[in-house]
Amino acid sequence: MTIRTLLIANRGEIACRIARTARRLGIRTIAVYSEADAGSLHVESCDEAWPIGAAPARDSYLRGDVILDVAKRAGADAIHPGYGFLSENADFARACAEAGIIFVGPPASAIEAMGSKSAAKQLMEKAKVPLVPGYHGDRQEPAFLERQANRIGYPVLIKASAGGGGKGMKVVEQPADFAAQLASARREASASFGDDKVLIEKYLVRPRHVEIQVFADGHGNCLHLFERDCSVQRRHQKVIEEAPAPGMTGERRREMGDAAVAAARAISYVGAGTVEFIVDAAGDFFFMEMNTRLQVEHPVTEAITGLDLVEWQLHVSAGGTLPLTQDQLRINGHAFEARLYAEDPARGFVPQTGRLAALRFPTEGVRIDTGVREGDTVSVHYDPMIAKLIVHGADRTQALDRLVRALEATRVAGLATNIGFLAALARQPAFASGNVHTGFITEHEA
Ligand code: MV4
Repeated sequence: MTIRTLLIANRGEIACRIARTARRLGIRTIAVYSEADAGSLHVESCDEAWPIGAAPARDSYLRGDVILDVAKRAGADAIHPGYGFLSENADFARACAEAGIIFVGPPASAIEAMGSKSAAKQLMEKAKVPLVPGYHGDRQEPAFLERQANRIGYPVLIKASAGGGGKGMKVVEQPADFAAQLASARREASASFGDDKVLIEKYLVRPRHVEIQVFADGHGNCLHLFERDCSVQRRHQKVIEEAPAPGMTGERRREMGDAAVAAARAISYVGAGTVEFIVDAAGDFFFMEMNTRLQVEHPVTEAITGLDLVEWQLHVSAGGTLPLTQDQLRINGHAFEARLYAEDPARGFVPQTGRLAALRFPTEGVRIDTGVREGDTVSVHYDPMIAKLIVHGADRTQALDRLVRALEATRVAGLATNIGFLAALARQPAFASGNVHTGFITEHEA
C-alpha cells in the first residue's frame, strides 16, 4: 500500500504539522474545515479543502460520517485524525477500515482495549506491567469497595473507570470520608461519562508524570522512543514538557521502556502510542493509562531522536515495517516544549477569545508549531492553544536557556496569554534544578 492522498481530519497546529510532513513526502493533502475555519492556516497548508459543517466541533470535526464521505469523494487513501476529535474514536477507526480507507492510528480493537480504565488495568496486570496497588475489578458495592480501601491503605484515590485526564477523581484521606466521596465520584462519573463504575488506587503524593512513546508496526515489531516528563501541569493541562526526564537512569529507562512495549504488545498495538506512568519519590513507576494517538507533546521526542513521528505513522499505517530497531535509537541532547495559550493568568487562566493583533515568533533556535498567524481570531469553539515552542540543546541547561530566550522573543498582542507565566516558570530555580512533579505549579504559585 502507498498513501498518495491524505485527508487530515483536524484543524490548528496539528493539521498544519501533519500537512508539512505529508508535503515533504509528496503526498497530496486534503483539509476539512468548519464554518469558523474557512480562512485558517490549516486550510492554506493543504492542497485542497472541503467544508464539513458549522463551527461547533460536534457539527464538523466530530462528524465522522461527513468526513468519511469527503474522504471517499476526494479520493483519499488515508485519514490522519491528529489528536482530540476523532483520534480515539474506535467506531470511526472501524468505519474507515470498512470503507477501505487507512485510519492513521491503531486498530479499533486497541482503542477499545484502553477505553475502560479497569479493563485496561486487568490487561496490564496479565502483561506484568506494574500497577499502583488498588482494586480494578467488577464489584462495585460500597461496603466491598470500602474494605478494598482499608486493605490498600489511606490516602486512596477513587477514579472513574470510564474517565481520563483527572476527571472524576476523588482523594480520600481517611475511612470516615470514604462513603461520601464514593457517592460523589459516582455521581460525577455518571454525569461525565454515562458510566458510574469506579476503581480504587493508593494515592501517591506529588508523583512525576513520565510517559513512554511507543511505536509498533503490523509485522510484530514494537519499540519505544524513550520518555517525556509532563509533570508540570495546571489542573491537568500540560504546560511545559521535556525529554528526556530529569533524573532518569539508563536502567530505569530500560525497565519503563520494556513495560511500555509489553503494554502495547498486550493489545496488539500498531502505530504511535503513549504509555503514561506515574513515578513516586523512590523512582518506582506505575501504569496509568495508554493514549492511542499522536500526542500534543510529540515534538520533544522528535527533537531528541531526530525522527519525524508523523512520517513513521504514515509509513506503518500503510503496512510498512518500523524504519529502525531499538538498538539503533539514541537520545541526543535535551528538549522542552512550552504551550502558549490564549488565557488570562490574572483571572484564573480563563480562556480568551479575540483577534491576534500581533503574533511574532523568533526564527532562530526554536521550532514553532502553530495553526494561527497574526490577524487571526481565537474563537470560543476550539482549544485556545496558540502555539507550541519547542527547543533543543546539547543538555538540559542549554535547552532551558533557549526556552527562556524563545519565550522572551515571542510577542503576542490583542488578547491575554500565558506567555509571562511560562517565562516565569522557565526561570524558576526549582524548575532549573529538574525537581519537577505534578504539584509543582501549585507549590510555586504566588
Ligand atoms: C494519580 C495520582 C496519584 N495517585 N493516581 C491525574 C490524571 C490521571 N491520568 C491520573 N492522575 C493522577 N493519578 C494515583 N494513584 C495523581 C494524579 C495526578 C496527576 C497525574 C499526572 C499528571 C498530573 C497530575 C496532577 C494531579 C494528579
